[in-house]
Amino acid sequence: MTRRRWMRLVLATWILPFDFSPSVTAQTPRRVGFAQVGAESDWRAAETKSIRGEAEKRGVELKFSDGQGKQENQIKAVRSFIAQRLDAIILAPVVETGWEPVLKETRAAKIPVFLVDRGITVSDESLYVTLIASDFVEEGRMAGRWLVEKTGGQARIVELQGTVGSAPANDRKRGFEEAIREHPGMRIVRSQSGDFRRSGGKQVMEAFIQALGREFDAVYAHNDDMALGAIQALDAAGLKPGKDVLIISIDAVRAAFEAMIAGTLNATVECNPLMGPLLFDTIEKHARGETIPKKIINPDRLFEQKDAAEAVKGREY
Ligand code: GZL
Repeated sequence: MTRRRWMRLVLATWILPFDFSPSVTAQTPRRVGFAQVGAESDWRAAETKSIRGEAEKRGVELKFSDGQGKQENQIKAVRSFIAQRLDAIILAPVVETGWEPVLKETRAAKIPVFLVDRGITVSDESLYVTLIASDFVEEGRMAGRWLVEKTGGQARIVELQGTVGSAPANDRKRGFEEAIREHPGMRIVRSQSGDFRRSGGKQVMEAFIQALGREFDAVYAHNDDMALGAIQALDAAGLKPGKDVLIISIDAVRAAFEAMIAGTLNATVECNPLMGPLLFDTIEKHARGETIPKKIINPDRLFEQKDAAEAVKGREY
């Protein structure tokens, strides 16, 4: 075989098959860890599905860990990702505090960390690349403004809070209180955590009914799963959710649209869980050395009963 033919053969066999285009380079993270909060709500299931589905679509090997709602499990998972020398780490932090030590370990290991869905409080924001999330304070304001308008500024409100110490629970409470502050007739008469779970919403609502009888007018739930649990408790107590008692919640999962169509839920503020495509675009941009903003906000909107039947068509979750 002539030298020329031999070179052509090598080129065709060993070189041309490699794609050196900018999107697929040595830096493109191929092995990524995802420390998820748990599986506490329909919203969480939709977020997990979106991220796992996008990783599969992009040929990324995703190491998934379900934190079962416990920070210590998430920290263990991050340490395991470090030990496996993964290319990048995705973290949905169950609570806001307690992350500095393990994030100093990821920084020492030179593994970039991308926060999704919930923020953290750290003294040094360089410990993570970015946070992709909704603006929970604004979600709380939207819920509060809606309830002020629907009640003419007069309501005794019971509040179902999300997971204690989590950014969405802290911020949704803050935003709602900000929106009702100028209306003295809007009073939160009971407030307790149902941990973002349907069972939690039901149990806490049962306790509220036990304590208050009929002496309340509205329910503000930090997520749809707790609102749906509260609806079960109200029904069982012979009250008419959505009629005797107005209910506003957050997430806009499919079951919430079904409840609005049934007339038992009055409104819900969307909090988009479909983070997968934007998240992996961001991870790849970072790998190419592009500047990434510290926070990337997903836009939200409010849905009411009148919107539900049309809006639910074609929704992914
Ligand atoms: C919001 C997310 C919250 C949802 C709940 O980004 O962290 O946690 O609102 C979920 O449904 O459990």
